[in-house]
Amino acid sequence: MSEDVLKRLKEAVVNYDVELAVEISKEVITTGFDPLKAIEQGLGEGLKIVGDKFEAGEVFLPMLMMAAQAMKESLAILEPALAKGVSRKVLGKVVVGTVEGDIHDIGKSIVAAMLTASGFEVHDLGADTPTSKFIAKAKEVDADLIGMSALLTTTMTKMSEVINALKEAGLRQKVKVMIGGAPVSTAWAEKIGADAYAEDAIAAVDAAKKLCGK
Ligand code: HCB
Repeated sequence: MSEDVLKRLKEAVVNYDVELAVEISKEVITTGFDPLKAIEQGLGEGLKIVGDKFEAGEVFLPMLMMAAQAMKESLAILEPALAKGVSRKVLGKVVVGTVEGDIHDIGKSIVAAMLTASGFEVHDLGADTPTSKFIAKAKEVDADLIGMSALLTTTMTKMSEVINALKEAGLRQKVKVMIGGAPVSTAWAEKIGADAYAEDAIAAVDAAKKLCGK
């Protein structure tokens, strides 16, 4: 197994072939190939291609959903391998979720898995998370950090709503905020007063470590 596996994973997603993507993912595990590379440079690249085709009107929603399904079923196989060999010392408590009105959860789940694998205690609220739920969970677990995800230009504004709610709850000094997702950027993070923007899961782990003082 070599870099060829990345090409095969990419093609399986581009061809909406859920079964094949799952089969190759199992191969990744048995051969000890880097699961993060398989996720980001194989499956993720395939999903990017389908997303671009969707934007250009070349494919329709059911196809996009099939491609996402191939990614999700493969992630279920690959994610546990990300968490291997982790030290049990908790680096910080992180609440993650995709903001309200937004059902995209693939990237958020990768970030959650990578944070867990790196030694953070992660509380994943899933997708379409109301602002009040972020605040309640942060209080409940005494969180150090909230990691929000948004994939739609119509939902990214929810991120500033969460930051304002943190301020109103008197938690903004204690709870740091990291954001990510296709439409957001460093400029958006600065505009809404988030502490960090992370473009991928590796950057998210780096940012989380810095923000939690590790
Ligand atoms: Co969706 N969709 N979609 N979609 N979708 C996007 C996001 C568009 C950009 C596609 C396009 O038009 N080019 C577009 C949004 C346009 C816009 O707002 N500007 C779009 C649209 C329009 C929609 C619908 C509205 C379509 C419709 O119904 N007509 C609908 C949304 C309904 C809703 O949410 N209310 C919809 C639905 C879907 C699905 C269900 C078919 C599927 C989602 C399945 C799921 O997540 N369970 C889907 C998908 C898969 C996509 C694309 C193709 C890929 C998203 C993805 O998973 N990427 C996406 C195209 C794109 O993003 N370019 C398209 C792979 C992951 C690994 O990348 O960026 O999410 P990521 O995460 C990275 C990174 O950003 C960072 O780390 C991750 C790992 O590296 N990160 C964080 C992410 N979150 C972080 C949080 C942190 O704190 C830190 C870092």
